[in-house]
Amino acid sequence: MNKIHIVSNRLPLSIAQADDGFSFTPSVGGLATGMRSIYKEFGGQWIGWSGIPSDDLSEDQLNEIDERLVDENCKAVHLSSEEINLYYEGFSNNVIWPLFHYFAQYIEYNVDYWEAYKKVNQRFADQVLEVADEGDTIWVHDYQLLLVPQMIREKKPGVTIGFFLHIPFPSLEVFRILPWRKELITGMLGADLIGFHTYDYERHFFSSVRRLLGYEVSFNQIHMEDRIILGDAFPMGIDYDKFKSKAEEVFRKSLPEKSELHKELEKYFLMSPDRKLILSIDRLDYTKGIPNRIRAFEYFLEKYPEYRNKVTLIMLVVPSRAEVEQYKLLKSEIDELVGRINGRFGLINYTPIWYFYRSLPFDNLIELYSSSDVALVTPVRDGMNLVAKEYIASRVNQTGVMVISEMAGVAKELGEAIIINPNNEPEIADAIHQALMMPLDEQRQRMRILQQRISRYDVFKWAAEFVAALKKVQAIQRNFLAK
Ligand code: GDG
Repeated sequence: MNKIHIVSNRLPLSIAQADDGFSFTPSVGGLATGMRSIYKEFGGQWIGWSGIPSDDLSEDQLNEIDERLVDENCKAVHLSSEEINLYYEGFSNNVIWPLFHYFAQYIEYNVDYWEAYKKVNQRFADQVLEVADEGDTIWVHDYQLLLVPQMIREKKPGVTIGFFLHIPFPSLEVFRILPWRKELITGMLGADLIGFHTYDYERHFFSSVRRLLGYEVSFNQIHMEDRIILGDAFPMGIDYDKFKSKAEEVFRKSLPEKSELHKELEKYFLMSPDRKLILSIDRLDYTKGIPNRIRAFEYFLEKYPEYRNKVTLIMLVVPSRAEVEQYKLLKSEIDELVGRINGRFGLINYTPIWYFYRSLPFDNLIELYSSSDVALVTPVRDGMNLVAKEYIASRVNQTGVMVISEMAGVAKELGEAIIINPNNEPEIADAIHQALMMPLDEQRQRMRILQQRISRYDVFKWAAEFVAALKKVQAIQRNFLAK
């Protein structure tokens, strides 16, 4: 049977150095879960970076990792600190990430980043070429590896290649800013199937292909001299049942069984039924619209003073890319805004914003989802946003209101949510008000539809549909070559 191999920047496990060797912990993120179902079924390998700089390890330790990974069906690409710095922090996170999220002013145009990106992408492609046989299928993930599809195709034209982009693809006028724009899309065009979260990203990609490379695009097919490439939208889902069943478990627990966090939440909000909780969860990132969310909350407390002392915004911000200057500045801005609002509206027994700068265990995450009356998700750009889907899956009693930015890919699937423009702070303030005023019947009516939709297209369905589309593209390719 032909195999399916997965390629992503990181392997689906975290490797930690302990006194007696290495410990391997499987990742629990959405991508790892969805892909595990695929590559286990089709007997392939997962190729990715181990997460530890290779210059921190001896030759023996590198070998030990490689040997242990064999049992996990994984193959590591070992990267030095310098490579991580230039390829990952540099080109991936300081060039492609800002560009694709419309933050062109943050791009660092650095030729060394670009050279390292090409070199490291080639290292990934070389590892794939070692494990893949002609006839196999390879599914490459995300913006760190845009050149890999073409690098594989050059050496092994008989494999089928899928590529999925987890972040937005920007409009042509933004994408063309980049000196290496043609090289990047040429790299992606090595794939047979290119997937995006939304139809809009797909359309932007097609415009770039047509205008920058001159290829003909009809419907969702790109016609090259010797091949046809398919583009399509596959909105990524979550492991819905995992969130739902954990939320049910949390819901059923008696008071003594609950975690400290959950007890505190219940105590505070049950003591006074008109107290309400608004939740936001994101990685620290300038794309997530955290400062505008805080300012909108301040405006809400100004405009609707009857909610002061009653409504709390609980904000979980997960540390991310902490060494990058832009992220440090963002962190200071958030700290200052939170301090200002808590100073302005806080009382002895009322803190308007509960701010956690850390990551929490999965159980606590679910407790937050299930205890919050409103989820406030306001990114200025976001490929999809899984937090919104996770909140919906965790609402056991079907109450709760979702306020979502129209700039998140997920908004396309959430017609029953309150949709806002993240740059319109008065509109967000009014949306918070509308959410808090919404009758329970209406909340349930909207939530039921959202739950049906999000549960149907979960991460397993998403992965299976992508693989089915890859099979379809193989047939299209065969027909094309037979003509
Ligand atoms: C990229 C794209 C796209 C967060 N805090 C904690 C925690 N999380 C988990 C959430 C969620 C995930 O992290 C965040 O996913 P998002 O989709 O919101 O955002 P990105 O990390 O930016 O992901 C995005 C995604 O790729 C998939 O294609 O949707 O647009 O930017 O799953 O639950 N998990 C735990 N503790 C935390 O404190 N355990």
